[in-house]
Amino acid sequence: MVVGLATLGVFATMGYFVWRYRYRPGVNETGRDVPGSTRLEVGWTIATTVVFGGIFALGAAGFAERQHVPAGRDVEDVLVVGKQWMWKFQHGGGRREIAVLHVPVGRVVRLSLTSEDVIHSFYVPAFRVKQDALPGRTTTLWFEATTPGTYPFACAEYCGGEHSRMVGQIVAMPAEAYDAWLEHREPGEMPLAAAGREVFARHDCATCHDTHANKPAPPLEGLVGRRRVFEDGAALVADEAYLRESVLEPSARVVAGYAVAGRSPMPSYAGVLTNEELFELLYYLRTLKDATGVSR
Ligand code: HEC
Ligand SMILES: [Cu+2]
Repeated sequence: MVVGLATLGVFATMGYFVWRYRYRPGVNETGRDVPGSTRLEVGWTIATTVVFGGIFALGAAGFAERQHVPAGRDVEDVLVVGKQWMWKFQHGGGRREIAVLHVPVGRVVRLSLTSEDVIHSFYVPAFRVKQDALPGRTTTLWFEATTPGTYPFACAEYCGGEHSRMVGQIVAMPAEAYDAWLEHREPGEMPLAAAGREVFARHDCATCHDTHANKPAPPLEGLVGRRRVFEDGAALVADEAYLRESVLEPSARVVAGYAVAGRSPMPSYAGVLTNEELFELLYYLRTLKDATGVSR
């Protein structure tokens, strides 16, 4: 709107000048040199800087807010996988769906996105949110639906032949209705954390990782957000990307004190876990709390 008005102003002034100073025999035959006006130039520079700088500040604040899931709220987790050419969803409660995403009204919904092939982008115009889904990485997007209804979403990153058909709908429903819907699990669907725990068990992670015994590997509880120090002296605060790397490429960063012959004794699970198993496993690791109850 503001940009539209500014454009209109520029074009209206331009039109007026074209008309006002048009060629007229005897009156306007040659152009006249106009020297600059410092007052005018300083004036419009300051005015436009204030207006558009103000818009930038508002936008930046909104952008910053979008980067952090609000603290202290109940969060509904959904894993999202983009794939040529569909969106697949897996709810924290276990239900899966394709092209339709049910969400509760009045609760924070956090999407963890990844891609099975190329870069896609999950875009919900009505919610003013958009986030890329990248192969080999997890990105996050949150929103809170405020009014029940259906809202279209689309892929906003050209991803091949059927890109324009990679669309679907968000169905925002009252929280109680959503909870009831969530309970209608199909055979084989189980809550994400439980699915992740099964992956953890199936691949024998616990033979090395265990809280209670003197196992040869660090305990995994409350890992996210904790500072890790590595063999080479480097350090970082563990996040989802670090968890992913730890599982796929254990020797890339070896936790201080655990190296054996300069490498991690942990085998790499790259190519062993399917994309989906990895996603569930990372979700499970994120939910593991430590004694202080801190997670994520
Ligand atoms: C052979 C024993 C072994 C197995 C099996 C094993 N790990 Fe590990 N893991 C380790 C050791 C030792 C480390 C610490 C050295 C390092 O950073 O790689 C580690 C580190 C990690 C870390 C980083 C921990 C930290 O404190 O920063 C994560 C996450 C992890 N493993 C997850 C897993 C998962 C998930 C599995 C199963 C898919 C698994 N591990 C299987 C031995 C093992
Ligand atoms: Cu796409």
